[in-house]
Amino acid sequence: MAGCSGSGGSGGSSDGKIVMGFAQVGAESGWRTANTKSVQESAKSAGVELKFSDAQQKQENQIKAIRSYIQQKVDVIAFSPVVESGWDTVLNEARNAKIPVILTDRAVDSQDKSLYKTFLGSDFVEEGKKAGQWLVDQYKDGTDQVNIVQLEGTTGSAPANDRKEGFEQVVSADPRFKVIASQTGDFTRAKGKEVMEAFLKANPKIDVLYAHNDDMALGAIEAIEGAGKVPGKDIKIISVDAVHDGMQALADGKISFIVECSPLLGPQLMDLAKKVVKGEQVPDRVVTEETTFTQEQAKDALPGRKY
Ligand code: GZL
Repeated sequence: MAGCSGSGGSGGSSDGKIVMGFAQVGAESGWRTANTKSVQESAKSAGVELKFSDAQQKQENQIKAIRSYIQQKVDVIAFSPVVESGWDTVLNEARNAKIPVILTDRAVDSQDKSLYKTFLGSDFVEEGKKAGQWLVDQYKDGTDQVNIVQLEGTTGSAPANDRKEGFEQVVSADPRFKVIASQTGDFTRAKGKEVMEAFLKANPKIDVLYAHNDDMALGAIEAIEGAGKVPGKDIKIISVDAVHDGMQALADGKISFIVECSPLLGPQLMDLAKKVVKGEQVPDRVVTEETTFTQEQAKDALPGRKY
């Protein structure tokens, strides 16, 4: 939409459509694939012209993509920051170009909140707390020490930082719970398997795995089975996301509990973008609705899941 109020992006498409530049993290997980699909399909149905880039989980690629969208004078920029820090310079460039920015999925640690119009995504600290609370409830009648290993998400990312914070906030209240090892698996199956193999070699007694996403949990399951142990029985597994393969492993009893993190942010993102381009007020923060799943709940939910 050329020259519309509320944005400097005079390079809108010739047919009056809003032009959105979207800088995606990458394609590292089932969650990310579902998120990309949601954004692309929602843009189509909302009549938004979408310019899309995949940064292969590299911040410099996301920054390059944002700069290119500024050059193209898009009407609005949206992105999921792969890590929390290092965004102020490029966000200032977008503001100087009068192009509004929407954060989706992950947050930035910029002190200057005027660098973006709104942040749409989950509360990752809450997700970590839900994971921790389930574990506390599971062991409420126990007295023995509970050895926990943690597969963290991408180092420096908001979900990794916050899921760790929320989980450890809850379990640290009870001295029986010990996080005996914690390392990044970068949200991928391959790395999750590799790190879990190392955890198993170094720690003879592991009671629980807390994985920051299903993909790492699924990789860890391969490592646990490779070590001759039974996932979900010898080692309880708590995961986050609730993508199809994670929910199937939960229904099969290999994962014990999953905290949902919805990737279906596309429709809300397009609504917010239209308002922002028109210069309308939007909330500073839009938290996505999500739930948790036990094994029984996964069996009931699987047939109707969209991803
Ligand atoms: C969370 C999202 C995370 C998912 C992972 O909103 O940023 O990144 O939990 C994905 O599966 O890789």
